[in-house]
Amino acid sequence: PEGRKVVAVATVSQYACQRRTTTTNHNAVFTDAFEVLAECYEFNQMEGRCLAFRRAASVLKSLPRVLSSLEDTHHLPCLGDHAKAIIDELLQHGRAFDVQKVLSDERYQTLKLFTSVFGVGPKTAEKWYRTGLRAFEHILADRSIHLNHMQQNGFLHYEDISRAVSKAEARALTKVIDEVVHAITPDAIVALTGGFRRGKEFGHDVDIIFTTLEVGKEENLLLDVIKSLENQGVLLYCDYQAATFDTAKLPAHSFEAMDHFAKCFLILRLEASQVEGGLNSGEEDSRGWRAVRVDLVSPPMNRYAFALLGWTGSRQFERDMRRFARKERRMLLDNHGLFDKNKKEFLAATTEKDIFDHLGLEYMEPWQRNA
Ligand code: DCP
Ligand code: MG
Repeated sequence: PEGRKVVAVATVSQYACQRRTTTTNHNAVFTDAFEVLAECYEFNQMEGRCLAFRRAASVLKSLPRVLSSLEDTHHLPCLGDHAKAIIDELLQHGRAFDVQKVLSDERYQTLKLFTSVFGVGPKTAEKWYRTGLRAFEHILADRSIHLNHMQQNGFLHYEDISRAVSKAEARALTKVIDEVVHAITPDAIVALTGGFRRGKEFGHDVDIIFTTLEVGKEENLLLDVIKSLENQGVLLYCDYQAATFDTAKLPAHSFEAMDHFAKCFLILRLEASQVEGGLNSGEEDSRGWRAVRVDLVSPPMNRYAFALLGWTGSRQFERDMRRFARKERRMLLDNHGLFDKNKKEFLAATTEKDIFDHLGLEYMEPWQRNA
């Protein structure tokens, strides 16, 4: 208005919640390499470096085109010297020494294999590795190893649940859950969340959120749903976690902390006949069914928007939205709510858009949150 010229500079935010990131990744060559390094640092409990490479990967995922030279990275945030050196190597030689070293490292390979089992985290994998175990046969043959119920089922259904879940399979399972939920509570809300809500074609599990309009009834609803699935004969495994919800509590500072809603981690049996186009089976599978990992979460209605936002992900998107809230707005966000430290009060939300509005962020559709 005062006649000043505004020069448009295409800036990329350091926060994933200010970058629109679809499922199309033009820079997979680089982000795959970064994710290998991030995982390696995670196995070595170097959280800082791990997060640095996850952030760097996330920035590159948001770009509209492939990086073609190191100059292309100059205006980008979150890329340290190590990340830039890797990009340079990949541009010049098509591979990076540090990444090749990790990929051929026995410890990395073994921890990667062991943590691919449902119920086995980095700590357990590390413990097994240290006792000299290198393959599943070693673990299953070792009498001194006690597998918990989750791990037993992880091995039992390993082939099925390590195979990707297709969108058609996720839809079929959502239909199953939707019918079960509505048979119990006609006024319930059911939504497919996680990666499939973000538009992904494949996922490692199916994440479904539901609630009932009556606050306080949601936990019993989840228990009734589990019972019904069991009666239908589709419940192969169930780890139920009761709500530990305290409305007076402030949102958690740490993202990694699990939320307090009633939830369950399941393995369900999915019939081929229920899936449009059939199951995502490798070879012709004569069984006509497969096992699928399904997570169900049932928050109270007045927390639904926060839970939906939190369970839609991506993890990096959620991390950065929380970091943005804390650093830029003096607010605390988690799966349960949003606390304004300036006003010292909780801010209510009935939709995800309300939460973006409270934070002064432009709304991002789920399919733009693939950070
Ligand atoms: N989430 C959470 N608390 C948990 C588990 C998950 O807040 N205890 C959130 C973070 C994730 C989202 O839910 O972004 C879904 O978790 P997944 O691990 O299933 O991740 P995605 O669905 O994004 O990926 P995938 O396709 O591998 O399933
Ligand atoms: Mg998922």
